[in-house]
Amino acid sequence: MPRKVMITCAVTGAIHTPSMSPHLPVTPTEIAQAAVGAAEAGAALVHIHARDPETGAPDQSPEAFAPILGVIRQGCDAVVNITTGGSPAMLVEERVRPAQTFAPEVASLNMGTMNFGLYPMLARYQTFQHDWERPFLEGSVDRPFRNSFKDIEYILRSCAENGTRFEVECYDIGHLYTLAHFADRGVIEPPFFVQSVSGLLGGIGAHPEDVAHMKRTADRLFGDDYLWSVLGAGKNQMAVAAQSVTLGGHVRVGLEDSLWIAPGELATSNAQQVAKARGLIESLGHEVATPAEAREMLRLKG
Ligand code: KMH
Ligand code: ZN
Repeated sequence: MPRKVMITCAVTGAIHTPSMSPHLPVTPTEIAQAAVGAAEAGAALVHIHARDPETGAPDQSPEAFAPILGVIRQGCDAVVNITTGGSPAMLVEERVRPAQTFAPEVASLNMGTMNFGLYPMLARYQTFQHDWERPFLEGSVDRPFRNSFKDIEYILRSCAENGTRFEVECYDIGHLYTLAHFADRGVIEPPFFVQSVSGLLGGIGAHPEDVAHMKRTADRLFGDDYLWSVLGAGKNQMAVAAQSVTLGGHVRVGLEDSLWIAPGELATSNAQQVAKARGLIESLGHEVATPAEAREMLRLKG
């Protein structure tokens, strides 16, 4: 049965660094244009982080987001999803400020404290342009990504006041149970938009059995009350996207999650990954959802 499949594009994130790829968007113009290009290629939602234009370091100030959001709104109709994850180095009060300030239709919500790493990168990253990149390039970042129960509740309560709904990022089975806990307490309302994150060091793997186990567990906990999307980090990106579509889910791609378009080949843009995901979706007999269709499916405020 043909379905409408939502593509989310996460255009830059906070974990990849400029020295890893010349195609990673860094300046406000680059980030905004990448989001608009992703929307033109078929993304219904764009997930946004901001960076310092000089160094590429993550910047969670509302001032860093303002010019990006302005250009995106003028350039396309995609649903804007603002990160509340920021980077693991930031405190939750800082992380939530852009979502509080701009009251987006969607904000990310990370469902547990965890180690958060990329699988060891290739030795290709021998040089770096900025000091802050060094631990990321060396794979020696050793700081847990804190999302305590209080942090999660703080984000939920402070953003939901504005009518913002959540891309609930679940990196392991326990995070689904944490979502069920907050749902039971009525702190978050269905339909839940569950983003199943696979293949990060510290979270569940990207083996088809891992992805299927997340889906089965979410089906059991949430029944018809949720929409399921999956992202695969790094080399797992497209395989996991294909599995998600086959199992009835939605997909997330973008340079936040993977710098690659094929083994050993850097993606030259976010739009290139969106186009590839769109090809997968269409070749499996489905269609990409428009932003309006995504708004309806996720019951967004519009
Ligand atoms: N890089 C993703 C796996 C967030 O922005 O809230 C995590 C992420 C977190 O997207
Ligand atoms: Zn993110």
